[in-house]
Amino acid sequence: MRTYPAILGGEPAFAEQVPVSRPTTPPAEPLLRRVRDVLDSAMLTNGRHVREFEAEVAGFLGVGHAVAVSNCTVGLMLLLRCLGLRGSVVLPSFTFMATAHAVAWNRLGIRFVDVDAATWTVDPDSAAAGAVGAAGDAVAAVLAVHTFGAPCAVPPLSAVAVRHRVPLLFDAAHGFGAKYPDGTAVGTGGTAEVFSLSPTKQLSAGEGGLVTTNDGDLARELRVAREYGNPGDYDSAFVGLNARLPELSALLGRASLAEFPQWLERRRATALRYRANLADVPGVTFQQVPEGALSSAKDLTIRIDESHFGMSRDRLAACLSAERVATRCYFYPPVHRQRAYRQVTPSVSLPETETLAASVLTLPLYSHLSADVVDRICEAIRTIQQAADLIGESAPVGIGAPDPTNL
Ligand code: T4K
Repeated sequence: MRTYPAILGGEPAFAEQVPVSRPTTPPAEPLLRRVRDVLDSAMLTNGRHVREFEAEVAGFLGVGHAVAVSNCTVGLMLLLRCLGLRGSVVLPSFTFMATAHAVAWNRLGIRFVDVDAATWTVDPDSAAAGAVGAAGDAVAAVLAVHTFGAPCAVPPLSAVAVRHRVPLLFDAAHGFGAKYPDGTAVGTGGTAEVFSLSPTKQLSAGEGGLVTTNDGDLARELRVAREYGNPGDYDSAFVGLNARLPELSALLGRASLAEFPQWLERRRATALRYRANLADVPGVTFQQVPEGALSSAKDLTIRIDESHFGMSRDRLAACLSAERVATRCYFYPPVHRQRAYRQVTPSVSLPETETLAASVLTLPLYSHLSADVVDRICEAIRTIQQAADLIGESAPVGIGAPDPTNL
C-alpha cells in the first residue's frame, strides 16, 4: 500500500505514462491481407468496403441506414445541411466544441442549454425553456449529446421536439454500443444520430463518422451531400462537401466491428471496476446512467467535490500527472466559455454546466486497459485524497493549455 504521493516526492505509481486513451485494434494479419487486396483493386474510395461497412453497422445497430463519412464533425454539418434547417438549434454547452461548430458552420443560431446534475446530458427542462426563443428566432432542431456514452433521456427531449415540430438529433460521437432503456441501440433514436470513429472512440476507423437514420430519403440526401452535392450527373444539386470515408478506413472499421462486442464488454467491466474501487473515496462521484439504459463506457469521468475530496479537480489532475497517469478535463472550458463562442451567447446562464465543467476529470479507459493498472490508478487517487491536507497548496495547477507530456 503506497502512502506517499509522487507530488510530495514519493515514487510515481507508474514507471511510464498511462495514456488517457488508446485505440484497441483488430488482429493485424488478416487486416493486412485485405489492405493488399484494396491496393491491388485500385479502388481507394467509393468502393465496396464502405458499402459493406455501412450495411454491417446498420445490421449491428438495427437501424435502416448508416452513412459513412470522414468524421463526426462533418457528419453533423451535413446532417444539419440536409435537413434544410432555419433558425436556432438547442444544444448543450457541456460537450466537445465540434457539436457547436457543426451548427455554426451552417450559420444556424445557437441556444446553449444546461445539463442535468446527475446524468450530465441535456436537462429536458432546460431544453424546453431554451426552445422558446425570442420572437422571429424559430427553433430549428434539438441536438442532444450522449455524453461519455450515457444515452440521453429521449422521451422528454422528444416531447420538446414534437411540441416545436422540429427534428430531434443526437451527437452520438461517444455512443457506439450504448443501449436505450427499451433495449434498442443508440443510433436508432430521433431523426438521426451521428457517431465518431476517431482513434479515442470505442470503435475506430482511424478517423471517420457514421450518420444513422431510419429515413431513407435523408440517407440518400446524405450520400449525395458527402459527394460534393453531386447526385452523379455532375450537376450539383446543392453545396455539399467531400466527406467520404476512405476504403482503408472502412476496412479498419469492419475489422474492428467484428471484434467490437468483446471490446465493449471489457470496457464496461473496466468502468465498473473503477466505480467499485472508488465508491468509498470521499468527494468522488460518477455519471448516472438512466434506469435500464447501458452506457458505451466511452469515457470514465469522475466528479470531484472539493469540500469532501480535500482538493480541487485541477490539483488532483496535477497530482495524477506526477504519478504518470494522464487525464483530460473533458469538457473544460464548456463551449459557451470558449473564445469562438463567448460573443455568441454572452448572457446565457448555465449553472450546472459551469459547476460540472470545473469539477470533472476523465481517467484512462480503453478496451485493453488491464485490471491491474486500474487498481493502481485508483490506489493512487486514494493515496492522494488521504494526503490532501499535506499536499495543500504544493501541487501546481494549470489546465489552460494542454500539457504535451500528458498523453
Ligand atoms: N462530438 C463530441 C461529443 C465529441 O467528443 C467529438 C470528438 C466530436 C463530436 C467530433 O468527432 P470527430 O469529428 O473527431 O470524429 C479528442 C478527439 O480528437 C475528438 O475526436 C474527441 N471528440 C475529443 C473528446 O477528444 P483530444 O485532443 O483530447 O485527444 P488526443 O488526440 O489528445 O488523444 C487522447 C489520447 O488518445 C492520448 O492519450 C493519445 C491517444 N491517441 C490519440 C490518437 C489521435 C492514440 O493512442 N492514438 C491516436 O491516433 O481530442
